[in-house]
Amino acid sequence: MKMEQALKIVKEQLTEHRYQHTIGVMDTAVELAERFGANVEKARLAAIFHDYAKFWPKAEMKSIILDQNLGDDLIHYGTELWHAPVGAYLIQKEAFINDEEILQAIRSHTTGRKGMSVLEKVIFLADYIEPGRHFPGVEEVRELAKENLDDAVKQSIINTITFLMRRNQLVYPGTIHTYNDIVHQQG
Ligand code: DGI
Ligand code: FE
Ligand code: FE
Ligand code: FE
Repeated sequence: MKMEQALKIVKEQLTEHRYQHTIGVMDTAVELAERFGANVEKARLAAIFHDYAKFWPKAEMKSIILDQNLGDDLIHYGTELWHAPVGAYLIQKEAFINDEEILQAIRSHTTGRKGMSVLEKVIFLADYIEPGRHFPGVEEVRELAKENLDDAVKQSIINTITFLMRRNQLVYPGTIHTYNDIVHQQG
């Protein structure tokens, strides 16, 4: 699929603010893919589609997760987690994307997972550090992202888990597994 066509499809699903975020993720993902050796065209498409389902009705997302066995456990850890696997499912169903590496990067973009590919890490990180993001600690992650992909992904997870805990929110166990996997591999 061509970039222009992909952008047109997602624009219809998103608010203007979320569309601008998507453009930021796209530009950042391309840069990171070049830096860390992921497929640049796959990174661009995964970034464009990554938040495709962000504004889908929660009841519909919940039905899709249950009917398509996308992981019942997600249901108990907050609605914010749902748009990633649901988006990947919908994009494939609509035949926009059939590339499993791209779909996997979209599926894992919110929580990560054990054994992420370089492409998955690129999308996960681009989502966190794109220029429109202003989280506390994001500048530190941007600096790490200039040198080391795993260090940057790890710090973004530390920030997210800390953010959730400070707000008395549940932390999805899969997010902890992502963190543990990187620490384990770095030994
Ligand atoms: O969709 P975006 O806002 O661009 O970014 P995202 O897909 O990374 O989603 C971020 C949201 O997901 C943010 O509100 C925090 C939440 N989140 C991330 N990891 C976890 C989480 N929520 C829970 N409950 N548990 C997690 O592990
Ligand atoms: Fe998202
Ligand atoms: Fe994210
Ligand atoms: Fe996003």
